[in-house]
Amino acid sequence: MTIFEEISEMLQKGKRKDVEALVQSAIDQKIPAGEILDKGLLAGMTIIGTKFKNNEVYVPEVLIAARAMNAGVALLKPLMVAEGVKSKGKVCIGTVKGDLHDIGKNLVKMMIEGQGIEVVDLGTDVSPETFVETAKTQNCQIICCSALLTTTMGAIGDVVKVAEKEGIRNKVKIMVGGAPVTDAFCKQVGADYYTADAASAAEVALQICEGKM
Ligand code: B1M
Repeated sequence: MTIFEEISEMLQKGKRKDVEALVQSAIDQKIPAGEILDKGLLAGMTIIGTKFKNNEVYVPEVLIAARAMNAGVALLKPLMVAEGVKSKGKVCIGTVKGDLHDIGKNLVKMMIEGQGIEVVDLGTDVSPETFVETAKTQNCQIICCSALLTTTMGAIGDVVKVAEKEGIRNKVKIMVGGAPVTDAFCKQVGADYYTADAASAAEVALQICEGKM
C-alpha cells in the first residue's frame, strides 16, 4: 500500500492522529504537499463523499473524516503556500437570512473543501447583501445558499436579485440546497444549480470552478 493509500484509508476511518502522522511522514519524505493533498487527503474525502451519497456512511462518519482531513490540511497549508499550490477555486457559503440550521451547510462546506476549493463560511442567518458583498470582494466563483425552512427559502430569491442589482450576476453562479429546496424552486427564483446532497454539491462546485459548467 502506498503512503497515499494509507492516508486515504485512515481519513475514511476518521483516524485523525494516524492521518497527521502519515502526512508528516510524507512531508519528511519530501513528497510535494500538493501531491499529498490530491492523492491522499482529497482522494479519501472523495470516496467518503460517494459513500455518503449512496447512504453507505452517515453524517457522523463524514464529520469525523472531515476532522481528520482538516488536521492533515493544517500540516500541509504552510508548505502549499511556499510551493505556490493554488486552490481549485473559491466559493462562499451560508444559511440564508432568518435560518439558523447549519449542520447540512457545514457538511456541504466540508465536501467542497474536500475537492480542494477554498470556502468562505459566512455562518447562519446571512443577509443577501452579505452573500453578494463577499462574492464581490473575495472574487468567489460561486455563492452557495442553504435553506432549511419553507419560511426562509424565499431569501434565496433575494440573493439572486441583489446579485443582479450589484452587477455581478454574470460573474457568479448561485448554488442552492437544503431539505425544502427543489430544482423547480431553484429555476423559479433564477438561481443556477440545485443539488440534493453535500457530495453532489461538491461535484457541481468543482465542475463550475474548473469551467466545465
Ligand atoms: Co429545525 N426544523 N427548526 N432545528 N430542524 C426542521 C428543518 C423541520 C423540518 C423539523 C420539523 O418540523 N419536522 C422544521 C422545518 C419545517 C419547514 O419549514 N418545512 C424545523 C423547524 C420548524 C424549526 C423551528 C422553526 C422550530 C421552532 O423553533 N418552532 C426552528 C427555526 C430556527 C431558525 O432557523 N430560525 C428550528 C430550530 C432547530 C434547532 C436549532 C433546534 C436545530 C438546528 C441546529 C443546527 O443546525 N445547528 C434544528 C434541527 C436539528 C432540525 C432537524 C431535526 C434536522 C436538520 C438537520 O440538521 N438535518 C430538521 C428535521 C429534519 O430534517 N429531520 C428540522 C441533517 C442535515 C445533514 O440535513 O440540513 O437537510 P440537511 O442538509 C442536507 C441536504 O439538505 C443538503 O446537503 C445536506 C447533506 O447531504 N444541503 C445542501 C443542505 N444545504 C445545501 C446547500 C447546497 C446543496 C445541498 O448547495 C449550496
